[in-house]
Amino acid sequence: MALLFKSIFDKPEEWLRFLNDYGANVEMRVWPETGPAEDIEFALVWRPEPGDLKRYPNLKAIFSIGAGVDHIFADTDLPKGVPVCRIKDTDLTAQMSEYAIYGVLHYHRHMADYARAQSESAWRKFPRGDTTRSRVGVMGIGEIGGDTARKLAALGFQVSGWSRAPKAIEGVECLHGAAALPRFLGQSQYLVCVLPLTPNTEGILNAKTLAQLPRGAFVVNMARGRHVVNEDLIAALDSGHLAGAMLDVFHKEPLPADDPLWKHPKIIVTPHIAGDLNPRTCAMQVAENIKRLRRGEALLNIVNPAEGY
Ligand code: OXD
Repeated sequence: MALLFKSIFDKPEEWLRFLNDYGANVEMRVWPETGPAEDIEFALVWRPEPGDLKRYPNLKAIFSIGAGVDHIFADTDLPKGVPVCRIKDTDLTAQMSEYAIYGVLHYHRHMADYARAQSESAWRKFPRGDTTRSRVGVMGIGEIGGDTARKLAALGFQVSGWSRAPKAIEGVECLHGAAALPRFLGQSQYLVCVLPLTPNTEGILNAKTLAQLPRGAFVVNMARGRHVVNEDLIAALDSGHLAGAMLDVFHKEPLPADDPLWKHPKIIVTPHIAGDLNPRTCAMQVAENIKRLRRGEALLNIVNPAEGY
């Protein structure tokens, strides 16, 4: 029995080495050279081909090569009853928090303004923002967003978190549900999006919600491109309602060279690097799940298909 591997971004040989170091004892088949479909027992995938996973009659689990699972649920023809597991990794979480903190501090400390001033050899000072009176709103306060919120609070920012269901994080004002969204947005001078992408969150940052942010707010999106309606974001930046946006994720990746986001003066584009999954740390939980399946035990980090995270 074998593990199917499919990702154009990750190195199968590296994953195989770490999986077997952690005792998974698997043979790997790299898509599309999968051999007989009956051999495939596990799938370790990033953006599987739609309709492909249902071809394997003995598939017991699908493992996401990522914290997000939207790339798996985009396949509307997944095999029924096969659990989908995500990655929860402290290294990945720390990287994502670092990105958000960098984005907030970049804007909070006027770094783009200073770069512009330097290009004009101008000794120009910008009014210092008062950290303890500045509020960051973190949309999505699960594993990653919760860590981001805690770390921003530790830096002295006022921090609010917003999620679908109620949550509690010490030092963070936790709001939840659609009714609380306008209040959450209305007080978020810096907005960090780390929501999972589901039918409920797709396009959540649109003309209406962006207009609810305070004038001069900044947006950091390190979740998925499809959370944002790009035309609405550009309009909010062009009108001066928003002051800047740092985007790591896009509707189409790589971001096409002619996309207006690249050249917009108030947008920072990074190529989906907020969190770079490390097989050395992540293979351990995949190996653990493979061993659990063999022992007939419950799996770790299973995603609720109804919620999509
Ligand atoms: C992930 C990602 O889902 O890197 O882990 O986007």
